[in-house]
Amino acid sequence: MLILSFRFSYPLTLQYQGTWYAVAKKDPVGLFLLDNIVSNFKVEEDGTMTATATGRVIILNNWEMCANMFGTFEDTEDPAKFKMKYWGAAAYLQTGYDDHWIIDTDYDNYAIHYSCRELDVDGTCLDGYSFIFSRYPDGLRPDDQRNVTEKKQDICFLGKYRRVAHTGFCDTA
Ligand code: FEN
Repeated sequence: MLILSFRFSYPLTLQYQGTWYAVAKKDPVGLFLLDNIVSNFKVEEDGTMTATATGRVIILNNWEMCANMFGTFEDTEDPAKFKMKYWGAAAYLQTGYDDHWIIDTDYDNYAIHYSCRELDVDGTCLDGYSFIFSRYPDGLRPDDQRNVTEKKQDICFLGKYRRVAHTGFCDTA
């Protein structure tokens, strides 16, 4: 059984703005971002939320690149659940339209993101991806770590995460 709890209050998106470093991720089936994943959220003048994400990818012939991705968000009736349209700066990058749920965040330190693309009959997620974001590139504070582990269990992804390395590969001066 999948029970998700949210503790959101207005204005969610304003406080959520700015830089988030992916410290761990659970990959979906298929192409994705490898590591050095940093995202930046912004509330536009018309009130809509947009975001960018960069991350290392390896394209044909083992060519290492930084993928620059863009996303726009549509509200749903749940303030923590969005639909995200995304695309890449380069034509070879995938585009998509995914759920973008924020399972939990304290805005200042950590955020747990979740997107399920395919549900199993028992309500668990067959294919999806998830990011653990931190405001700090070095990782989560011990206090947040405990909470994050609990939430990973709630979304049935416990044990499926990998650390996201930050080596400076996608940093631009
Ligand atoms: C998210 C939050 C901030 C905004 C955005 C986010 C999601 C990004 C996604 C990226 C997918 C990238 C892919 C890359 C790709 C949630 C961080 C936008 C969902 C799918 C390759 C790899 C190899 C190749 C071609 C393309 O297409 N990678 O040969």
